[in-house]
Amino acid sequence: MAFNQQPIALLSVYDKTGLLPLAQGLADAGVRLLGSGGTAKAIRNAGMNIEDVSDITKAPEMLGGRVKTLHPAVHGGILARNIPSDASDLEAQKIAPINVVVCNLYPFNETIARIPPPSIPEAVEEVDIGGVTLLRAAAKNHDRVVILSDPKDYDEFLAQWKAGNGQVSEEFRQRMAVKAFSHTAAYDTSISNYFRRQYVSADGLADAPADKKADLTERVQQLTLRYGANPHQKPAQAYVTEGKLPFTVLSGSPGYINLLDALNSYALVHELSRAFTPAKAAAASFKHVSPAGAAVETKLTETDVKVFDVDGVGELSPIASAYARARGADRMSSFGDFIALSHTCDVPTAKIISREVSDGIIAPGYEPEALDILKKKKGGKYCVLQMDPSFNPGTQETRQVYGITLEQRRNDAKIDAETFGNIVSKNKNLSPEALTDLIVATTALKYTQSNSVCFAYNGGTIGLGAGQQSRIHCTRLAGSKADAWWLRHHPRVLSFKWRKGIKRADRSNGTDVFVTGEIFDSDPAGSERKEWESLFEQGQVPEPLSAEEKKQWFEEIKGKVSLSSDAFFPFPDNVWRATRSGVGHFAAPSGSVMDEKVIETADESNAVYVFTNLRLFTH
Ligand code: 93A
Repeated sequence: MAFNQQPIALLSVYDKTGLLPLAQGLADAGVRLLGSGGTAKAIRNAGMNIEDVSDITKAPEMLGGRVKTLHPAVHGGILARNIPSDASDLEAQKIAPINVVVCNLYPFNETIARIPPPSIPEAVEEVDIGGVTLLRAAAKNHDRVVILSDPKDYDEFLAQWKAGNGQVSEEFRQRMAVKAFSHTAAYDTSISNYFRRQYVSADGLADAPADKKADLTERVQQLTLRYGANPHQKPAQAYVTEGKLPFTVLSGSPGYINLLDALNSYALVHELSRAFTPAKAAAASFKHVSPAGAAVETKLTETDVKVFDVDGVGELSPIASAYARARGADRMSSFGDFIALSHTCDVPTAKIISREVSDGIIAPGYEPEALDILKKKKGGKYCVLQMDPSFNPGTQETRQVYGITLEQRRNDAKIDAETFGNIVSKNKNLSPEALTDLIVATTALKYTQSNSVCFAYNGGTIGLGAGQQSRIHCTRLAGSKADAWWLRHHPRVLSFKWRKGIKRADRSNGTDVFVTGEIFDSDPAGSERKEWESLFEQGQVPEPLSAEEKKQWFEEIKGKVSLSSDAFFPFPDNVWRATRSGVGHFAAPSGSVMDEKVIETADESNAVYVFTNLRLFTH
């Protein structure tokens, strides 16, 4: 029987660390040694007996070493199972079964990291074929064959082999097979990564000849980024391994955080838009990978136009109204935002954007004139990305943290009207407007760093508390932002007499410190107060809003605001706080031991409370 012969080990290693003691140990245990050219030579030079692989293949190494071990005599010997049909196949071909394979690969990574970098032909020669085949074949047949791909395992192998009289444990074979499969997987990842950067990178687009540009655009899979989250985090890139990158850079050069914002915000508006039938235009304004604002199309009142600072733009299209509202949600946070639109960017939207400080935009398309306007921003450096709306991101997503790969199903939970069917409060009256606001708030939370709580009104978010470890802090933060948002609508604020030539951002800031009362806590004779006062015309510095003025103003919005929370409310304090900011509709998952008490608290103000059954943590 073929399988009762003297055991054979095939050795073919680039890294020859530990090779000689291993060969010696195998020889001492009566194992017949076979080696590829350099490996056999190294062992022979040390005075040991070893046959060349070519002795059994009866074929010399050829093509300058490109074909060394690729032969049925080798792979038949590795892949044969211990079953009669395989044994008779081996006997018919006079092939001896191989029991141990020792292999590690050409140093592809080290070669491409060389400075100066190798030419492509030099890199090509480092692509190991035969070694990968040895590893994969032996790992596939680990039921019978031991595959050693790491010199660190040689000692343990020899100890087991000797103790087991030519056998190692099943556990060891399995463990070594996993290692070999991982080794080839990592190797192939490096190779595809390298050639992706050489052949299908967006980096070459600028210099590509006109006739090749369109072709390359269709194939682009990779984009080199200047750096990662911070300038010292280099190198950095974005890529896909299948299909082409679903976005095209029309202007500027996106950075790592730009792309985090762009892809998350586009996902948000894409989903938000489709949560409605018919679809609504949706827009988001992102900063630091959380929305500063998100909204769907809603006609702007004259007051809205003033508060969102979009006067003089003319008739607003649905998508322009959505962006105006998203940007107006929290103008301070939106300073330097990344914008996402669910629909084609038209001229009114581009005009709004052209006046604001912003870093970039992603949209499924651009009207030519709108694109011209955007391309002029930031001295031509404004980042404009066009997204393929038919892109399907797949169900699983992975990332690495501190060297560990984490994998999860993408958060593809659907949020639409059905999400809010389980009303548990006494008041069951959820108006279509409030339902829209709950959809907006909840979809925004899905793309907000947790913990998060979001207030929404009139089709847009008006206050987001993001990234707080305590839920009540999220609610307070969202509530204070929503309060500031509403106070910005106060007639006294809208009639501020700004000094001529004051910048939009300074007006936002000046308004913010007024409505939050911050400025009145400052030293009346200090530079902070003086600078603020200088924003206004002579003698027109506004007096603070009195407690009574504020109280009256909040009466107007009482019960009209909607709130969503990315996880259950552990205590009724969140409801008390939100109610003070006008919340009359709550949506949160259930699951707290205090659920009953939380609902009772909502009932006190006759609010609508919905259990969503959908936790939406984002990290
Ligand atoms: O060029 S190869 O892909 N062709 C082969 O048939 C082959 N077989 C083994 N490279 C091949 N190898 C690799 O050669 C092994 O992965 C190992 O890294 C190296 C060992 O070569 P040598 O024994 O000549 O030093």
